[in-house]
Order: sequence, then C-alpha cells, then structure tokens
Amino acid sequence: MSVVTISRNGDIAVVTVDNPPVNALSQALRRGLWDAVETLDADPQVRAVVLICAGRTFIAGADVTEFGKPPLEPHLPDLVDRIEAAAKPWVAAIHGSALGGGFEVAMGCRFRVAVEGASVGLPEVSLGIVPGASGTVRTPRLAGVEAAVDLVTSGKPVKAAKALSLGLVDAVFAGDLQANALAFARDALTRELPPPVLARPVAAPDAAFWDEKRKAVAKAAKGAEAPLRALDCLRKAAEAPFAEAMAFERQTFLDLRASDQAAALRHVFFAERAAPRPAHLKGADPLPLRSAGVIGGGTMGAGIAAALRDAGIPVTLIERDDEALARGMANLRGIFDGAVKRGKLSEAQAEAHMAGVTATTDYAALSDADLVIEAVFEEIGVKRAVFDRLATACRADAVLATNTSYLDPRLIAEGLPHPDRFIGLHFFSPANVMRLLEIVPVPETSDRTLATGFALGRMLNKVPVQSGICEGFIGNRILKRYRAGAETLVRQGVAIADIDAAMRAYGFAMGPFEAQDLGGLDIAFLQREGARAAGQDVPETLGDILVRANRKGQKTGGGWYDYAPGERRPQPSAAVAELLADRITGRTQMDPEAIARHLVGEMAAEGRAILDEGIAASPADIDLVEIHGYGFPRWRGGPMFAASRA
Ligand code: 3H9
Repeated sequence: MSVVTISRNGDIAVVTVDNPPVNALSQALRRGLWDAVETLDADPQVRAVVLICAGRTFIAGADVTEFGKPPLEPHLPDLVDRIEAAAKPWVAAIHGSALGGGFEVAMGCRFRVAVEGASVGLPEVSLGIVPGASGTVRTPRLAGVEAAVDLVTSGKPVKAAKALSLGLVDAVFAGDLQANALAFARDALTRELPPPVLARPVAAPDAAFWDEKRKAVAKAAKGAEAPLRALDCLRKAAEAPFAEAMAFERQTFLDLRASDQAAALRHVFFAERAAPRPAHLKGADPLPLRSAGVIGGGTMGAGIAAALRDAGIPVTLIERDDEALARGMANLRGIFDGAVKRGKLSEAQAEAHMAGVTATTDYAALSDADLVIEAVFEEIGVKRAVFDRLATACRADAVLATNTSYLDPRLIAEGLPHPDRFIGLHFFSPANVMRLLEIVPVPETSDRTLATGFALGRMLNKVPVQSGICEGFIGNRILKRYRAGAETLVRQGVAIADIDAAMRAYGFAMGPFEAQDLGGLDIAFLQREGARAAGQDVPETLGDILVRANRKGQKTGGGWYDYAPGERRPQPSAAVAELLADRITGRTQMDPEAIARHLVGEMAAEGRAILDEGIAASPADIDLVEIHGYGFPRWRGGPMFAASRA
C-alpha cells in the first residue's frame, strides 16, 4: 500500500500519510509527498490541500533508522521548501505529535491546525542533533526568537493550546480533525493568504540576549553539545538572510549527525523503546492491574504508592500499626504537596491522588488486589513475615513483589504458596521520580508474572530492565565496583576532590565521594558488616574507616569531606587525610579524562561480567540501568556504549 494517498473533498484535496508506526519521514514518504505536491499543483480543480495522517500520530519526525546511512533524495529541507512553494495553500492537520521533521513539514504548510491533545515540538537535541530541515530558521519566523529558543534548545514539545498561544499553530479543534481542517481551508480561501513562513520577518535580539541564553542553555545541557549548537543556528536565523541561515543549519545538522554524542543518544533512544517490551515475553499476557497494595509507608513505600497513584491505580497502603500508618500517609501527602508546589499536580489532583489510597493495618483489605509490593525494612525475617501474611490474605493469582535491593529474592520467596506469582521489583529512590525499575524473577516466576512486571513498568512510565539474581542486581553491583575503583585511585594518591571533579566533568551531577556524603556512608557499611558477620571475607574499605570515625556523610557534618554547619559545599578534609594517611601508598597524578576513562572502564568491566553470567540480557540494558538509576550522562550512551567507543 502506498504511504501517501490523495482523495478529494470538492475543490480541496486531502493528502493522507500512512506510514506506521509513527509516520516517520522515510525516503518513500518524502518521495510520496513530493509527488503529491507536483500532482496537486498540476490539477486545476484543486484550490487547497489538507495534509493529515492515519494512525496514532502526525509525522513524528525524520526516520531515525536512516541516520547511519547515506541520505537519499528528496532531502527533507527540499521537500519542506517544495510544499511551501506549492501553488495551492497546504493545511497541516495535526493529531498525536508533530515532531522534528514532522513539525518542519507542518511549517512548510501555509497553515497548521491541531486537535486538542496534540503536541508539536523539535526534539532533535535529545538525539544529539539540531533540526535539519529549517526548524531553527522557520520557528523564529513563526513564533518569535524567544519561543523558538525554548522549543529548540530544550527539545520539549508543547501541547496544542500552548502552541496556539505561541503562534505555532493557527487553530485548535475539538472533534473531527479532517472535517474541521476542511472547513478551515475553505474559510481561509475566502481571505488573502498570509505570507509563507520563509517570507515572514524576524526581530533580532541584542547580544546581551544571546549571552544570557548561552549561559542558561549550557547549564541545562550538562555537557551535551547539541543544545548550544542549536542556539548558534537560532542566532544565525535571527541575524542572517534565510538562505544563509538554512545553509548554516544544514551544515550543523550534518556535523552533529556524525558525532559520538548523536550516536550515543540514538543508541539510548532505541534501547528505551525496546526495553518495555522484551522479545522473549511476546505472547505472554500480563495480569490486568486494576488495584495494588503497598506494604510499608517509609520513603520507598510512599514513593511506590505515589508512582502507582500517578498512574491512576488505586492503592491500599499497609503498615504494622496506626502510628506507622499515619507516618506513611504523611510521607505520601508530603510527596503530593511537593508536586503541587512544583506545579506538577493541581490541588484537586493531589486530593484525588490521596483519596485513591486506602490506609489500613489489616491485610484482609488486600483480598482483591492484583499486585502487592512489599517495601519494608531490609531484613529477611521481617520480609518473610510479610509474605506469610500475604500468602493467606491475597488471591492465589495476585502478583506478589518484593522491593528488596540487596537480599536474595529466592530466600524471601521460600515457602510461599504459588511461587510462580512472586517477583522482585526494585524501584529507585525517589520511586515516583526515578525511571529505572529492575525486574528480578526467581526461578519459579511465570512468564505471566514477569510480563505483569513489564506491564507495570509501562503503566508507570518507567524504564524496566530485567536482572538476574546476584548481590546488588545490575545497578548496585556496578556501583560497588565503581566505588571500589575510586577508592583504589585514592589509595594510589589521587586526590578525592580530583576524582569527584573528573566525574562531574565527564557529565555526572556528582562524583562518587560527594554522592556518598549526600546519601550516607553507613548504609553500605552496614551491609558489609552484615556480610562479615555472616562469615564472608569482605576486605576493609576506606569508607569503613570513615564510618568507624563517625564520618557518615553530610548528616554527621562530614564524610569524605568536611561540611560547615548548615552548608552542603564539600571542603577537603584534613581529618580524612589523617585517617587514611597510612592507606595511601602512592602520589599518582592523573588528568580528569584519564580518571573518568578508568572509572567508566571499571563499570564496563563489571558490566561484561554481568553479561557473561547472564544477569543482564544485553549491553543496552546495562546502559539504561546506569542512565536511569545512577546519573550516567545520557549523551555518553552508558558505560557499555562508551567503553565500546573508547
Ligand atoms: C528529525 O526529525 C530530524 C529533522 O529535523 C531533520 C532531518 C533532515 N524514526 O515511542 P514509541 C519507532 S529527528 C524511526 O514506542 P509512542 C520506535 O522505535 C526525529 N522510528 O511510540 C518504535 O518502534 P518499535 C525527531 C521511530 O506511541 C515505534 O516507532 N523525532 C521514530 O509511545 C513506536 O515508538 C523524534 O525524536 C523515528 N523518528 O510514542 C520523535 N520514532 O515499535 C521520536 C518512533 O519497533 N518519537 N519510532 O519498537 C517519539 O517521541 C515517539 O515515538 C512518539 C510516539 C511520541 C511519536
């Protein structure tokens, strides 16, 4: 079937794009649209054209799968120009998302109309590139420079109502898009047409505007190159003639398309889309999730309950007594109040979220829950007692999950009737914010239960990654190796502050030592002590020495660094230097790149061991874990990708 078809409605032609799944601008589609312009230009019966898409969305952009290959004609910028130069006015009728090249095609049209609920945007920077078919040149002519800078450098789409207020679209309709677009086109023909976008003026801001934007964009980009290069293109668009700005944008697009950052971001793009639907679960039907229980209202439990409520799932929150229950509900209330303050939820939505939580100490309230997630204290006896009670309280087919981060899920599940419904669901704190969800089946876990874990991941908009069972699963196991690698450098004489600075320069928000000071050194210490008490041979770490000296991090006024009272700025610590003096055996100087290369290499080496043992299914899964759970810079593609390019 052809990807472009033409039909008639009186003297208006309707060009329908049908290129599933997202109408991406493959070569066949570009050719089809080009031919449609030629055909309709030559047809004297046609006075205007409505461009509309079949399926779930308007054109969602260039076809990203073509990016590694030689470009084929017709090129997208030429197609956009051709539509703009059409003898009849084209009206883009947008539903779903008009993104990247899709929105550029829409800007080549004389008018853009959208349904409520549609969104438009230029997300190219999130793929490490800039718009390559006039996005940086036409957007300022349509919506002004300020709005164009926001749209292009953030890559974030805007909803139809906002797009209307910015001038990005001309009308927004409720109801039948095609009928409304046809009526709009007919009406437009009764008036003088506006000039094509290329002919519209653009007011150039002064140098101070660009300096200020450059600072803001650099800060938000955190090392990513594309947003700053996009800003350069926008400045050129504001200050140079159209053709010159187009040539500049095209060159920047081609440069970046071949860059390491773009390759990394494409890798992440496809990994994220593959993760929620693993191939080996094709055909496994998940259990429908209509209601859920959460056991434990501490930081993790409340965060998980909040994530479930954000997805509209009714929650029963269970605690051991009324006091703990009240604390749990207060935790949950705190999360929603915070969301209201940050403008993420309205007061009414926060109230509705709270109203969807049943708080009780009675496990019988879980008799009809489809899923129960345990998030109680990390102690095997406590967890097993919870599952004993769930075994009698819940339906035999309800999925029972543990949120353990270090315990062996097989031990937690021991003795549970119907163990095929048991699974580990490892959330990351704050659980309503962090996107990573490690899904850990035990040998008895059925495909249906596993598929339910992934379905939950999709409902909560998480990035679900399956992990086999080992200490720390994928993420915390790599974290342990990373920290050990950093400690080894300290022993060799590399300054603590130099290591943190190197990892920040690499793109992490924090280095490994600052991060431990923030989270507290005692958690990992207690785990090591537990393992030692159980007879395991766990060598002493530098962190152990600090914790024993009561340096547990910011909360005790010092950890790897000192902190002035009430301050969070780390200061190199003479006390730490003294405590560790006899463990530091060298005086190594390393430049920041070498430090980062070494530590990322350590992560990748652990990742390879994890793959060899079958704990992770693919290097891409490990990359997703690090990006979405541990702050690895997205534009580096994750440790496995970065190491493969080093
Ligand atoms: C660009 O346009 C550059 C131009 O400025 C210049 C050029 C010269 N290409 O996300 P989903 C696949 S850059 C190829 O699960 P949803 C995706 O892999 C582009 N494939 O759906 C998946 O495949 P599979 C700028 C694509 O309903 C399937 O479609 N545009 C593309 O949750 C479904 O995807 C973007 O960055 C693509 N562009 O969300 C838009 N997009 O089924 C990126 C998707 O085999 N796309 N696929 O796993 C999106 O944001 C979402 O896909 C969208 C739909 C919101 C549209």
